[in-house]
Amino acid sequence: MTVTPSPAGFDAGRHSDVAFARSILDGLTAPQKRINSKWLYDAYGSQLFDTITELAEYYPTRTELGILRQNAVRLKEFVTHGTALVELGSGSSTKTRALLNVLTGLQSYVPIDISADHLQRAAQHVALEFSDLDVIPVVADFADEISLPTALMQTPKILFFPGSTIGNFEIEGAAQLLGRIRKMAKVSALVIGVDLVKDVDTLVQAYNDSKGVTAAFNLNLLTRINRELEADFDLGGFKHEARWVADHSRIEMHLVSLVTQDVHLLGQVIRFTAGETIHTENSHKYTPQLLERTAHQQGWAVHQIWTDADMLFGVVVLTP
Ligand code: AVJ
Repeated sequence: MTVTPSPAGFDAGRHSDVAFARSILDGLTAPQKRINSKWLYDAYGSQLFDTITELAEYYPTRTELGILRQNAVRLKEFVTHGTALVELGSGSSTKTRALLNVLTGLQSYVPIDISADHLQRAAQHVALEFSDLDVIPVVADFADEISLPTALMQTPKILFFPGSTIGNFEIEGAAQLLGRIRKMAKVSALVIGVDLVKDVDTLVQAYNDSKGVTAAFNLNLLTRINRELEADFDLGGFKHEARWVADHSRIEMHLVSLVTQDVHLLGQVIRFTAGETIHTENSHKYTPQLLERTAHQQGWAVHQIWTDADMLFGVVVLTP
């Protein structure tokens, strides 16, 4: 087993407390209050997200896993000597195993995630299971920039971006991200998972589960802010809401203030009227056409598109 800790300087994307404070304060003083969805993933939030992925209503994870299990061998053509599998937003690395099981020639696995503790644990597990593999975890927010250890720059790479994480970005931001990955050296393929447009009930239920796990995941943002920024959010004063916004082809998560109330944080007073919301997440849903168009605009060729029988989810293989 080898887990190579990221060399100093390669946790540059790791957020500082100051960055968190600034981001929250900026968002909560805007006309439409907002919190960037990347802050959902503290230790407890990452755990809640893993629970979400197993919920009956949350179809994306199990659907994507099925698609990957069925098609992973088709990626063999991209594995040459020394190839690294680089994963953006690796979380618990569950889907990665579907690839690692069949892509036996891989030299290394580079999981990149914003949640440091969760990342370390997941990396250890993968390293134990796949003893021939060099596992090189990188703590980073790839929304800022994708900074790989220098040794990996000239290594042939398969980039893996599953989970419809790209759905968190506005369409324009997603395009920019695809453009930045396109400019990386030695990328043989980009494998990207996107949730597809479908009937509204299925979409809304996936973000409004009957057990209330998604609600807890959303509300945990306030717990985190209370803890890390010494704020006094009253958890009972807010409720979770998920809505389909057709104009933007996305599910939005909000926290709705149930009453008129003041919240204090970092010496500031944040006022809420009853019914006012904090916008906490966008989850964009794609058509295969929109993803294809965006990829082409950023200089990618669409090599393959994989989906499930019900067309719930898509995995797209792009080549430079
Ligand atoms: C991890 C961003 C893909 O948008 O479906 C799940 C996050 N939020 N339930 C998604 C999420 C609420 C998830 N992504």
